[in-house]
Amino acid sequence: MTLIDGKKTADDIKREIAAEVQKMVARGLKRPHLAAILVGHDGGSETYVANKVKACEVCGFRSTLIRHEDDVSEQVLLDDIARLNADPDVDGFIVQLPLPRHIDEQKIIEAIDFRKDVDGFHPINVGRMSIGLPCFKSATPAGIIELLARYDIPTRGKRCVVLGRSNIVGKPVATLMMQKSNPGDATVTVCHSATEGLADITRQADIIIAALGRPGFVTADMVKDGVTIIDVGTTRVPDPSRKSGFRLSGDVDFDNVAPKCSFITPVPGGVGPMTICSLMKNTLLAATGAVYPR
Ligand code: L34
Repeated sequence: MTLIDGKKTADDIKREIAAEVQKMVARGLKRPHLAAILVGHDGGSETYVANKVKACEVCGFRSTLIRHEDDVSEQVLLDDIARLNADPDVDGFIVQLPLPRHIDEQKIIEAIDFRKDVDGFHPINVGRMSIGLPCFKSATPAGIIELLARYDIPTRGKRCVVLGRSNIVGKPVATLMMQKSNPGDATVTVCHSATEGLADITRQADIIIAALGRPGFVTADMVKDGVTIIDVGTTRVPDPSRKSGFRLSGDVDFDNVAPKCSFITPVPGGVGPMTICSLMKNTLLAATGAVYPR
């Protein structure tokens, strides 16, 4: 069993990006600039956005964090977005999800100029990705593909089962895994809450990508020997023995499943850090005009 070290891989990639930025600055170009809008005080969102700001520092990017309270109006967010769309100094920006219920998430996503949508959530980027055109690929799926590539995990012709059909992970990662590319070229099955005979399907999988947000959902009896598992779940589970009062739990019953695996990602330290480093990569691409020339 090989443990896939997402933290180390992400650190390697951030170093590569920092070297790139150093060259840009030496040539007199400006530093890439990422902005983020964070609404409210959700513990997970706070941590993830703080990690994104930290990653910007490591990569030599400029970062701007715009914060609002939970009761912020949709219009105020739309005004922020219009300002960031128009600001030539900002190369890319994100609105951290989830948003409070009174705000229409889709409307917010579609207000972002797709050329600055470094999350890859805008329908133009989603659509372009699905037909294999240059675009900003959404960060978690791109990070998963990067891990499979850097660990030389064979995907061509393999059976890949994706658990979950969210717009930000399940659907796009299924799209990338079936694309004619390496990694890719897999035979992909997407399972969700209405799937019948789920365990019979997962038992046939060479690769399982679990993105349900249901702690410990994938158990040892659901997987075959030699499977590769990518665990996208990061659910905060109450744990009085920890100082924080919680621990992070993946979608996989790691202790019992790991012995059967060829490769498996841990939680934390697996996909999470890769999500952030894909965002850094997209921001660099935005700054250099490599995807959408300016
Ligand atoms: N707009 N919203 C927008 N873009 C995104 O790409 C995200 N996502 C998801 C939630 N909402 C978003 C993230 O940033 C999930 N996500 C994310 C980012 C980072 C980490 C996990 C999820 C991460 O750093 N995880 C660490 C542990 C962090 C901790 O201690 O809680 C890990 O090692 O898994």
